[in-house]
Amino acid sequence: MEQYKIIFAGLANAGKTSITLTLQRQFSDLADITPTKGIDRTELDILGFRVVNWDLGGQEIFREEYKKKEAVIFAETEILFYVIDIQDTDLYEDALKYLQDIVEIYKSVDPDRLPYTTICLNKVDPDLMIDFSKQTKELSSKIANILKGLEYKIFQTSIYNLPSLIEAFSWGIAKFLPKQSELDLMLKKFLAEHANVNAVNLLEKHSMFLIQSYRDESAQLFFNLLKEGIISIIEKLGNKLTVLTLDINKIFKVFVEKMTVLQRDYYFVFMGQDLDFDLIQNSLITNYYGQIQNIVQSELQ
Ligand SMILES: Nc1nc2c(ncn2[C@@H]2O[C@H](COP(=O)(O)OP(=O)(O)OP(=O)(O)O)[C@@H](O)[C@H]2O)c(=O)[nH]1
Ligand SMILES: [Mg+2]
Repeated sequence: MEQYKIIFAGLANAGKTSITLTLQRQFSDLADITPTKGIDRTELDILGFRVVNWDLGGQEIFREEYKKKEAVIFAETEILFYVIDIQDTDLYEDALKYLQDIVEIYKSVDPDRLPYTTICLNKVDPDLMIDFSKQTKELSSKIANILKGLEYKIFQTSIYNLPSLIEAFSWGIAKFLPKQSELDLMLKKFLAEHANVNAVNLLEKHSMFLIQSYRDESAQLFFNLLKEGIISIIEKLGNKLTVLTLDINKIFKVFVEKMTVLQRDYYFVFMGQDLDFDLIQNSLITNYYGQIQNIVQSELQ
């Protein structure tokens, strides 16, 4: 079985361990979280892939240690998640410097195989009435300089906004799912064929991974408001859920349908105006189900 390595790095207290616990829904462990001493490795199963998550404790004494073993620690990284505490403005320079150090390491270890990099500007909490756009802009331009030549994307995240973490994580891991773009295209085709559908998402069980497509920006904004609730309903209902229909208001509706491939559960989530559930279900069965099963299945072989 193929194995992929993900590195979570960033200064101490940025939120790396909290993010990995939240992504794995280990909410109860969040309460007594302590600074990570050295490296904490966990194995995840994502779409049948074995992913090894390396959570690099960010205290300075450990960062010095990593430099001594940099070839072992950083070699063959598929994805780098670099976490920055956006609330801690005093530490921006240090955070950027550490990112720069890590990029240098990657360039010296294996310049032909630089990792995909997901930057999490973390602690953008939904209940904070602070607008972080100025800080995001400032950090983004500095990060762009540091990450020249690497493929990367910057996300605003918070452990109190699960969809924000799922989105950042999905972007990263999509890079080692070769068929992801085929699924992406398929969802776009679905939108093109169904004028009253405004948003379609494909979620993996535990929602570690999702593919998403939206008709326009307003559909995406509106859907994002609902996403947390929808994910939580899907997870709470678990195996009992096969089909779910929700009326958000008189106009918008949400439709969830479960699909099982190789004993794994996936959920389609549709949002739109005056959705015709039967029509969507028929269209899925006749035109999409088989194709998507083939794609997901071949991904695992
Ligand atoms: N407000 C807020 N606090 C967060 C968030 N993420 C993490 N924290 C808090 O930040 C503190 C540090 O979190 P950790 O996950 O231990 O940080 P870390 O990056 O793993 O730190 P080291 O292990 O020392 O490198 C904890 O008190 C968390 O509760 C977030 O999104 N918002
Ligand atoms: Mg930690």
